[in-house]
Amino acid sequence: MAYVYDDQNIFAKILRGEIPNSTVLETKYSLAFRDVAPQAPDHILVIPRGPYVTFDHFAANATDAEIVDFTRTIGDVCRMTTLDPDNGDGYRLIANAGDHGVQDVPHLHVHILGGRVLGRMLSSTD
Ligand code: DGP
Repeated sequence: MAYVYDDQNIFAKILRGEIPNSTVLETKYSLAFRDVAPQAPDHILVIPRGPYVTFDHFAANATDAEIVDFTRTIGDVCRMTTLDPDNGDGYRLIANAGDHGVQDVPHLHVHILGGRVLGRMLSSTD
């Protein structure tokens, strides 16, 4: 089944400037902004500007330029916020997809979390 992108999702509205956001970094193909409901002292979302639903959708359909830009933006945000273990204490990246991944917003986003010890990767089966 092919992915169908819903252009009324909340991140599409953020990209169109219809909803404000706390921008951390903007590039040609990507946008990084603070999560509205942070689950750690640092909680930043990185999204591609293109209409991709999940990571696998993006990886299969995005241009090389989009993929390079998105990957570099995630790394740049980690360094800008000194979460990178080279300068700081580390971070976790999460990209939820679909029902089992408990994805709420159907536009690819990578969560960057840090600023405290985050515990084990999965804490329950809920
Ligand atoms: P996920 O469950 O992986 O789809 O996470 C969606 C995240 O998006 C969640 O951590 C809260 C965040 N979020 C939802 N609506 C908004 C919004 O309007 N602005 C911002 N900055 N974040 C939002």
